[in-house]
Amino acid sequence: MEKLVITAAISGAEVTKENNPAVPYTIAEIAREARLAYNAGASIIHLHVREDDGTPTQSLDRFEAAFAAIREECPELIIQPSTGGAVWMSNAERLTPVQLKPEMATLDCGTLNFGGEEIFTNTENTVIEFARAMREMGIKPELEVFDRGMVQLAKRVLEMGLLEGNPHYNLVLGTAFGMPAGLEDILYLVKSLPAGSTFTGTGIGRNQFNVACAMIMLGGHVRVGFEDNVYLKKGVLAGSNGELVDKVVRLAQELGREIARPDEARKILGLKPR
Ligand code: KMH
Ligand code: ZN
Repeated sequence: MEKLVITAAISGAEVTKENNPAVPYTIAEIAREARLAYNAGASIIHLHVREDDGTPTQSLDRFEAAFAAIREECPELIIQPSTGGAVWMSNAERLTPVQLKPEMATLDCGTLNFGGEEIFTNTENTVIEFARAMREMGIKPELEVFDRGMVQLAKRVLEMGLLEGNPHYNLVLGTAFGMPAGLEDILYLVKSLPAGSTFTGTGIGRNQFNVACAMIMLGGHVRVGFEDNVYLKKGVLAGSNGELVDKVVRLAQELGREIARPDEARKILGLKPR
């Protein structure tokens, strides 16, 4: 099996310091969380940025500052900015970080109910527009799939020739109204991916480490971090993103899977180094 690529989703847009005081808002806090995740074994930082008061933003200046601070701490890390942003943002705002030409960025492949009145909107046209923008910039999209139908929309983008190389998916499991995180759900979703794809699994909330174990065993990769879960185990808040990554490393060691470092992750995912 390939070595395990660990992504740390350190900041998110919805999680707050009320959920866990270690959630990073400032640039210094973001750089600290990236370093702790990297030291523990993460190769990729999935990045959202905030104003200092915690308000989510897609401001180019803020992304630029966060990229610079993370690179100063850990030059080797792969930085994967979000083009999902937060639910109220326009497409233009969401696409801002692609101007920094990162090696990777997320490409959300469908619309999802977030609960109450909140809808995370990604129409077919939006997905195609974002895929086109990333292709023009030479950015590898991570195809975010929250439900089975989103694999179909990703397939459409693939068939249009808008994705270079093998597609890479992030299977997000256990959101309130998306794909559940049972083993049968995971297998069904993994089996629906085109042959030769690479995939990461993200378990939301209490599903985080069950999904990590399934990914370790299936030859997938793992995403953890405060964006998706703030607990190390039931009732115990994680002190940092590094603690969440460290738990995945321990699980992988127990199950006999080696951990990739960033340059190995670049090869596994077919990234073009910048
Ligand atoms: N915050 C969500 C609205 C992504 O980063 O691409 C979208 C999200 C997905 O987190
Ligand atoms: Zn995100």
